[in-house]
Amino acid sequence: MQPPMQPTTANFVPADAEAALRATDPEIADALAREVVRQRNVMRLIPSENYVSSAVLAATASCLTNKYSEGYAGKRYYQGQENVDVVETLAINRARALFGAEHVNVQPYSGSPANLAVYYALLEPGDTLLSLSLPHGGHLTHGWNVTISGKLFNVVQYGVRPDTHRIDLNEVRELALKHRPKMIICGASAYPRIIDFEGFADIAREVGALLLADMAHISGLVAGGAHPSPVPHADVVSTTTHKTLRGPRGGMLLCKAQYAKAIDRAVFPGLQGGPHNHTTAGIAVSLKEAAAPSFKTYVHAVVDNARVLADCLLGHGFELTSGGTDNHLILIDLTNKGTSGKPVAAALERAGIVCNANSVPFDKRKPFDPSGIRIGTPAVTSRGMGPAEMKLLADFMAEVVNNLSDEARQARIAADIIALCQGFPAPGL
Ligand code: DSN
Repeated sequence: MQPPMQPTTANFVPADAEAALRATDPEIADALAREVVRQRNVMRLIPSENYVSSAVLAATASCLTNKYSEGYAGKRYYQGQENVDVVETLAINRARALFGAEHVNVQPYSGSPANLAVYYALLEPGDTLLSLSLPHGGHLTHGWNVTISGKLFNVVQYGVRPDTHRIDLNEVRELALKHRPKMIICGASAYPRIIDFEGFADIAREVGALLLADMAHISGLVAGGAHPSPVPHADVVSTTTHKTLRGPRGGMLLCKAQYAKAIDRAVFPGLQGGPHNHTTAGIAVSLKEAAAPSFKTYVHAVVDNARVLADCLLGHGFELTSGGTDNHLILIDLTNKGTSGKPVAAALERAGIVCNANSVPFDKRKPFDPSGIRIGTPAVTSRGMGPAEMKLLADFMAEVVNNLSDEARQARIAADIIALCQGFPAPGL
């Protein structure tokens, strides 16, 4: 690899960038400006979303979008890589240090391609996969029947217990012993409790299966010590970079050294062409931020806020899947309120509170019209909101749900939310 060029003060985000965009494409400029206002003025509770810092935004909006870099640092198929190699190597080294991983690949375009790369690297079509089912909090790419993973593999799924809504490792073990999967997947996108990665690893070892831990939702919590890490236990760990980790939209794979070659080959040239270097730069910056002591404080505040919000919602008579939360996420079953996810999500949005309708375990309704909503605290905590605001938020949510058709009331709450948000400026905006 060539040594990096000398530091320079050349602008990498042009000072006139916004004016240039407005002059070239006012329709897109208007949509972006309106989105800034929306992100400033609403309570963003979708648990997979966050606010990146100005530094991450700057790196992501940089000239690296101009560059092709197929290959890996020091072994590229194009010339002109001296700065890209620096960026990608920094990202890799920071991720290895932050998570204690033996090998890291920062090129997956996002979480779904990252998971596909793991399957491509380590499985053959027809192999058996054991994973958490989507309606019980799992992810589409963990073998759900409409996805390529569901079509290529023989998928067996575990669920959560009907009484506790928690993953039952006894059930996982029984299914593993019966079906002898080639790979067990743990990790979720709608599971509010701690995942026992060590327990999964014990089962995988017992049945000779590979263990993939998808920590997309919780990678920030893992980085900051607010959730146990899967890295010492799993053969491969996949993650997105834009959820609790608070980076740009992207993906990463962390694995044991013995799988490094297979994983790298599966990402490139197996599934992808040139990496998105501007995203890699943003990931590198976010990993540096995640290693700072303030990030630890942030992720613990995310969990504390979720607990307070959950307690206040219980106080308002909401039913929560598993009765509460250990992480950043809360799943509300609206059945006892005589309503369901879609109308509530729409009413909350009119009131300035943005979440998503979501299935709850053992849902009797259809996935597109489910019984619940899913909320989370990563974004509001990035704004500096704390327990007092969580209590207010729960009060607002209860008022909306108890008066679903009262749009005047929702408009009044939306105005109160704007006033509240003004006291907590959104990072990067
Ligand atoms: N779409 C993401 C989420 O919202 O959880 C998972 O990929």
